Amino acid sequence: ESSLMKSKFRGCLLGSLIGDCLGAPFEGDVVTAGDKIVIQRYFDKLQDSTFKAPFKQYTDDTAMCKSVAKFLIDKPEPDYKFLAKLFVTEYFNEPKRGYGENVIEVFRKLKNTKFEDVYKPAREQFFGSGSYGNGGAMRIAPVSLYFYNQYHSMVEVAKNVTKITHSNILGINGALLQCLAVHQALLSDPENSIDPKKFCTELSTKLKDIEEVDEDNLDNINNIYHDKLKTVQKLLQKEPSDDLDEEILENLGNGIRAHESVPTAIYCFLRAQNEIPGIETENSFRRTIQYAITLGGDTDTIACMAGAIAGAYLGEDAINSVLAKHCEFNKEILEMAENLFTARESIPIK
Ligand code: R7I
Ligand code: MG
Ligand code: MG
Ligand code: MG
Repeated sequence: ESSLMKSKFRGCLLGSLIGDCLGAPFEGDVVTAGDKIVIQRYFDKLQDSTFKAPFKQYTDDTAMCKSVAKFLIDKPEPDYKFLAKLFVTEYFNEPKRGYGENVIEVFRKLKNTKFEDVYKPAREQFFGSGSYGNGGAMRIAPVSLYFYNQYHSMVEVAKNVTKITHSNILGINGALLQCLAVHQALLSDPENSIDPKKFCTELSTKLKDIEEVDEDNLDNINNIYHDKLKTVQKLLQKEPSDDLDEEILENLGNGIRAHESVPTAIYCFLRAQNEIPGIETENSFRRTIQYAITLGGDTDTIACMAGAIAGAYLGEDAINSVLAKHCEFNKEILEMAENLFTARESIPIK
């Protein structure tokens, strides 16, 4: 049992890395029917063991995920100042990792204020409304893993980890939804198939219980994720067609905003449990990230989040190792997963 869990830890972080690295070259693209063939060939080539190419580089998604994992591994009691420092150091060491345009202001302010209040710079973003970018969600997976049998700690830590850069309700709840999705996949037996309806309704019920709520509920903001999860279920029941792709983009989105990418990543994971026209592979992990990339838009992040969910469900063995070896940091991310698994043993009992 514990060897399956370890494999799931490794699969989750490796899945997240592969989605980021393989999705990054397509970030911001509008994908057309012809591109889908190009993406199919791209994956076929990367899985061919004779094909040599430079590493596909990771982006901010993985850079920040590394910091979250280190914070969990090194500090048995959560130390958010330590995490803020890791984010900032990582950014200033390698600023060209494709960070969000506004989050870098948070890093500058954290540094200039000597990390006095680690939540203040994030609260000041966008004239005080905070960021609803998907930067909180893209890096949350290590929290789902580390606290997998300590639900309340998982939720509390997920919120605080997110608030260092994202204080908008949509940014926080998006990170919570991704955290829950990874957690639920982790606790699902890969020998049993996923019931998409059950997967979504359970997510919605759990999110209701833990989410941040806006008193004014302007634009029905409190219902956005719950409505999207209903849409995910509805879209999964439809027959594939070109119109379906349009509908997915229109109703779920493929953007940099958390509410336009987290439900989309969940949809990609669930959709890839079955065959998808135009995606030729027997492997549902590959199908998940390949499909996420064919949706275009914020491809690195949607593939990263979908890859984390798929990897947490399937475990490492389901991931093609030839594909994985094309990603920068593939060895190190597995070491990180291993350390995260071991570090759990030192969690103080509450
Ligand atoms: O959320 P964040 O860390 O960005 C992550 C994304 C991922 O796709 C990465 O791969 C990387 O490419 O960036 O960074 P932020 O700068 O907080 O948010 C990203 C973008 O979302 C911002 O630059 C804005 O364009 C948009 N955004 C908002 N726009 C208007 N009002 C986020 N919040 C708001 C807002 O409140
Ligand atoms: Mg990125
Ligand atoms: Mg970018
Ligand atoms: Mg991105």
